[in-house]
This record gives sequence, C-alpha cells and structure tokens, in this order.
Amino acid sequence: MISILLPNDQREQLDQLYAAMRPDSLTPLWEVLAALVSPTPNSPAIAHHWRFGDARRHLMRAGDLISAEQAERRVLILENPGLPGESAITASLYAGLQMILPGEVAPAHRHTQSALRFVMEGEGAYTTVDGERAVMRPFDLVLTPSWQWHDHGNETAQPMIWLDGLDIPTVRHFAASFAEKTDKPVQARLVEDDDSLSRYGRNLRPLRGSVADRRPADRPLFHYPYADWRRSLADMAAGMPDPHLAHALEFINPADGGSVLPTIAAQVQLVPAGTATRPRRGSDGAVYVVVEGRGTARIDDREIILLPRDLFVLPSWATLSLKAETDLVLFSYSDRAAQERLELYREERL
Ligand code: 1HN
Repeated sequence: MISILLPNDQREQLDQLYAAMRPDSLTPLWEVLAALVSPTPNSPAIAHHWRFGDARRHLMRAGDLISAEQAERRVLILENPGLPGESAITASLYAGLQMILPGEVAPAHRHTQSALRFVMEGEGAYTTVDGERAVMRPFDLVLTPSWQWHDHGNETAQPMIWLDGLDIPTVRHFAASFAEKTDKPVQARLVEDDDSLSRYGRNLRPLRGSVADRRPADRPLFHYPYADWRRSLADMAAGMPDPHLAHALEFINPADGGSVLPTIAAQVQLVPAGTATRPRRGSDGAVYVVVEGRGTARIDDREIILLPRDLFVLPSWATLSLKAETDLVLFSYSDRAAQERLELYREERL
C-alpha cells in the first residue's frame, strides 16, 4: 500500500485501472514498493527452539513406521513456525534431523543443493561422498557439496542421528534443482575411508596432476572431525574473548580460505562460564546446535534456556546475545556465505 492517503475519486479510478490491467498481467509497483524495498530486513522466519529429546522421540516412532530405504531419507524437517509448509527454517535454509538405524542404507543420489551434516547422536555410521567414506562421530561436520554422489549407511549396533543443513529454499528460489539416482544404492568404495582428511586435512595436498589428487581442486575436504575443532576452540579459549562472539572459529575450505559451501557458512563458538556476549545482529539467518553446556540465548525480547543438544533458529536481523552458565559450546550454520557472494551481508554490533 502507498502510505499517503489519496482522495476517494482518485483511489476509485486507480482501483478500476488495476482491475483493467489484471488480464494483461500488469500490476502497479507503487502499491508494493515500500514492502519490497524495506529499510531493514523483514524476515518471515521467527526465532524458535527445539528440544532434541522431543524431536528424537518422534524420530524413533518414525523408525518403527518407515525404513530408511522406503523413505529414501528418514528425516523430520525443522519447520519454522513463520514458514509453514515451506520446508524451511529460515528464508533461505533448510534443517532436518535424520536417523539411520543399524543395518540400514540411505541410497545414493546427487543433487544441486549443497548439504552439511552435524552429528547429534551415535558413532561409526558413514556417509560416502563420491566414492569416499567419512566415518562419523558425535559433533563431526561432514559436507556434501553440490552434485556429489552421496549415500549413508549404519553398520553399527546403535541408531545414528544427525542434523542436515541444506540450501533448499535458495535453490528453489533460483528454480535450479537437478537430481539423479542410480540403480546401485551403495556406492563402491574407491579409496580408503577418510582418505581426503589425511591428504588435505593438515595443510597438505597431493602434487597437482598426481593420481592421488582425486578430489576437486577447489573443494578437497569434506570431513571436519569434532576432536580437531574442539581442540582448536579450547586453545583459543585460553586467550581474550571477542565481546560479541566470545571465542568463535569458522570452518573453512582449505583451497581458498572461504566458506565450506558456496551458500552456507559454518562456525563454532565457546562462551566461557559466567560470561555473556554483547548483542549483535546480522542479515544472515542461522541455525544453532548446543554442543555442550548450559545458558540462555536472548533473541530480541525472547529468552531461550539452552541445554545440551538443543537447537534454535536466529532469523535475519534478530539481535542475539548469549549467556553461559557453564562453558557453552555452539555449532551454527547460516546463509552468510551466499549473502557475501551476492554483496548483501551486513552486521551490527550493539
Ligand atoms: C538429502 O539429500 C539428504 O542426503 C538429507 O541425507 C535431507 C533434504 C532435502 C533434499 C535432499 C541426505 C535432504 C536431502
């Protein structure tokens, strides 16, 4: 709506004009301009919080009712209450909790959507990405870049649950979804398990052009183990915290020092016991997982009590401050990577 009040007869004639142009698929910009180009972000997503135990109970029941093979992926979508039916946790991102039971296989497929997995429970199940298995432990980060074949399997005796983060709404926005399946549900193992982690995970790479250099040059690494990132975070926590972020580390692509995926950035944070971060907001929407500790997240005027393995979503331009009762360790992913590439990203430290 235009904000100025128009004389009645002008309004009436304009409404007649709109009705007359509708069959010609034309519509006036001046009625919608202020909503289209808002002075600050106007996210349809709202802050929301999920207890892992609640989601887990429903996931276990789903495990009784449908197999991973039948479902293709047995996942409960974390649906933002402000985006019902959209399979979205923020305007641009998707989140889901996936469970794979002992002996099950989630068959191989590939798609243009980029994905990350963050392990919530279980140990020893695997994801195979383009012929290489990553064996997953709690709080490991595993990537499935765009168009790489991936299947999951669980040869352990325990259920395995992880958080899936994908750029589904982003890809939908561009109408650029492509996907393929094969008749072979489990990919052949082309190399040793976690081959790329040993080759590229320590600031080394096979000489270019050698037969060992099999991962894509621009995206060689796809497994970021908990043991490694937690040690770096502990070392960093010996120093001075940033007032707004406490101790924060971004996962990077070693090929270029940039984000782990073109659309998604991922990070971990440690807020020391008894401290709080100063309020901060960014134009990215983010999904958080509590890895360890207890505290509270204040999002605008809401307060969320945080317990281990809780999940919450921070919408674009909502103000976050974190308070730690005990050392609070958080994992999060956001669309900052896409926004930076599109020259959209802004943040404000309050
Ligand atoms: C997908 O490929 C996986 O591979 C999980 O585990 C969730 C949600 C939407 C589209 C593709 C997976 C997904 C997905």
